[in-house]
Amino acid sequence: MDSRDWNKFLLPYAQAVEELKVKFKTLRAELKSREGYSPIEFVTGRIKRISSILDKAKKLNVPMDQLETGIEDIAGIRIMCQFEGDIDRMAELIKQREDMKLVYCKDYITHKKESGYRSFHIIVEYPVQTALGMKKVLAEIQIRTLAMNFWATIEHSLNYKYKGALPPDVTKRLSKAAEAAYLLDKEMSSIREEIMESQKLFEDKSNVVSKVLNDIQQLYFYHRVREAVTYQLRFNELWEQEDIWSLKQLSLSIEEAIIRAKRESR
Ligand code: 0O2
Ligand code: 0O2
Repeated sequence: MDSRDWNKFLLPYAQAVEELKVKFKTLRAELKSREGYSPIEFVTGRIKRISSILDKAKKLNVPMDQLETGIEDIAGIRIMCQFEGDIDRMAELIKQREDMKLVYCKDYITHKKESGYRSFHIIVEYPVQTALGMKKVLAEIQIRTLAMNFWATIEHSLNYKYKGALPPDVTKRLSKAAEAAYLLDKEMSSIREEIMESQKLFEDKSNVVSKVLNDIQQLYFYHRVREAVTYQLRFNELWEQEDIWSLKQLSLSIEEAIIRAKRESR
């Protein structure tokens, strides 16, 4: 293949990368606006260098006329997420899409690589509209957390520097760093769950407080002044103690008192 052929060969892959980057960046903005949170932190993409394509073809014994099917990551997209849980959500979102077809997945999170590498890869078939008509190309979408990306980026550049032959002590330290990145992901996920739980608790508390206060007002409306005052005093007490469970019980008692008051006022 001469250089002009390479340029033509890579054109649909470059187009696929550009289109996919725009699509995932748009999805990020849309989810932020609709749901207030996006599993996508940021998106990058690249087409594989010619030298890397040739190296991989040699390694995998792919004939030059079968590069399109034999090398799956000529077009590469990378989606970075904050939390591990976001990766599953992202994979689901990709599976549901109608503009790309899932070919298969490689789960290097459940089964991390020997190097310590963790990421979820999805190979998709993506149709690009070229001047010559529609062309389907393969693309690899790598989904990973920020911690996984940090580790992989450094490991990749060290491998590049040492041309794949890392000194044993560096390999050992990278393996320890991979474990630290794994623990960081677990810790961040548990902190996130705690924050979400405490937010829920806060919501619960503010809902029950406004319900109790509104219901006490209702009792005044039905001229149940003595009952209303008793409930108000009990509310003040529980509010001081921050006893949410008893506040919920109190709310149920006031609800029943309102039903009784309504019945008797007829
Ligand atoms: P190399 O070979 O690593 O030296 P944009 O603003 O979206 O147009 P952005 O955000 O500046 O572009 O980043 P870009 O160009 O998408 O990607 C930046 C770098 O991320 C690339 O560096 C790649 O190293 C890496 N990268 C991004 N996506 C992928 C991917 O899907 N697979 C792989 N293997 N690498 C990726 P270089 O300098 O282009 O390449
Ligand atoms: P680039 O363009 O330099 O990023 P193999 O290449 O045989 O190990 P395979 O089956 O071809 O693996 O595909 P796989 O395992 O899905 O890996 C493809 C890409 O995943 C790699 O692209 C890397 O981007 C990433 N990757 C896989 N293993 C590792 C690893 O141990 N460390 C790091 N940093 N990244 C990894 P390439 O081939 O490196 O191309």
